[in-house]
Amino acid sequence: MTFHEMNFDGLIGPTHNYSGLAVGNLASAKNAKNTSFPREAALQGIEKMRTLVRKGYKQGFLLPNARPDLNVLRNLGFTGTNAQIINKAAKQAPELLSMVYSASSMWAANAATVTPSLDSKDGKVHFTPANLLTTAHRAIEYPQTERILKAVFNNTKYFKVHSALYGQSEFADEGAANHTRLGSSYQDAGVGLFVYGRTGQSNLTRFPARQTLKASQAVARAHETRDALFLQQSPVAIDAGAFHNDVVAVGNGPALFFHEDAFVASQQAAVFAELAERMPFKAICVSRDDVSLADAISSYLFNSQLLASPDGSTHEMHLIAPTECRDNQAVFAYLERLIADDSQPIRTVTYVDVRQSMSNGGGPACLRLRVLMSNEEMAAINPNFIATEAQLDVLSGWVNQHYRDELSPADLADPQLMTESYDAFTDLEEVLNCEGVYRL
Ligand code: SUG
Repeated sequence: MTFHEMNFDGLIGPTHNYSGLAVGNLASAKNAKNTSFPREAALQGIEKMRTLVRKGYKQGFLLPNARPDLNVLRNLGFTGTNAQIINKAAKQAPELLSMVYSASSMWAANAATVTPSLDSKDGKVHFTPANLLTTAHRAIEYPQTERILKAVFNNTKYFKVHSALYGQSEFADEGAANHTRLGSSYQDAGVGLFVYGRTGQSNLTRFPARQTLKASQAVARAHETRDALFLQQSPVAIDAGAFHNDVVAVGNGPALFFHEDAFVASQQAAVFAELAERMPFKAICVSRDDVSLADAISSYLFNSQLLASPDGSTHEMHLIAPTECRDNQAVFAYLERLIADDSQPIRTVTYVDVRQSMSNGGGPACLRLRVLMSNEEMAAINPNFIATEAQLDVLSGWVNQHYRDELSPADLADPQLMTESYDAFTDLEEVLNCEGVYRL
């Protein structure tokens, strides 16, 4: 059996907009109320997938949540026809309208935490949808996300999709953005490195710490993880805008690429010693002197995808970085030095334009959920969700047919947008043959 990593990117939905909903996410705050470009956003995401497919990587995609989620508005007391609900919410509580219109499910790194079968005691691939309960607009994602994951990983012989964790602040969970699977290679059992921002209710940060230790432990338990390590995110990083660990660290195989300020230093030494016992662990630490924490966060250097070679070898690795890293002098100079240094495995950097997503704080790595699978497991996925070039053409055709060029937060008040969006999702179900995923 041969194991490979497959990246599943979140398709960017038709209501992509900038509503400034994510406290502690600097890009979301900075771009609040700006006009967004939904068609361009979705096409940028599709182009990123195409770039990986053309390089020979295995690529899949996840569907967006259908928006607006009127069930949530009904639950919050709005009544009447769909159009009446939109009109009332626009007048009485526009912030709730933004909440149910957010296209935030695009950031697939927050869809779920994944444990490959190599690392689970029962030999299944485990998924736990993230409850995302720190932010109201994201806490409504998991019911649809669970259905979407079940549509893609629909063979229960190989895949186990759990329910999201119990929705209480002590169990706040943001998924794979705070989890990294490390191992000697893709063919050997590895370790799940779970990174959390707080223990229990305590909160030492100005910005919310979105992941709790208890949530990470619960996911590791549910996934029957053979080997898990837990490491605390530095409060300094959270307060500088690293609302998820994947804003300051990315790992793959035996390599962890991270900023000096990513983790609580006293814990880092002990966890790294454990990792070094298990694998030829390669810590690639970027110092503050090389790249300040502020530059790391504004450029999203660590939200690059760190990929093995297309054949699955982790001896030579490749970064898929946002173009913002090329535009930042200090970061670009650092990356040039990095790839010239052959004492470490990262050999090339490819820059991709995902600016529409970046302006809401979502880089290349936010947009994807990684799943390490055997050939047999890969063959068991619903093939409609495999991103062949032909399937990507189908997706871009659908985007071109249904998406608006521009959207401003004020446009959410017009019930016509809801009609267009629902038409698009109904059509998508048909195109991908997955009736029942959306319950419009
Ligand atoms: O949860 N932004 C997302 C970005 C998520 C990025 N994902 C990872 N780092 N893995 C968030 O903060 C902004 C929505 C708005 O303001 O309209 C937002 O939800």
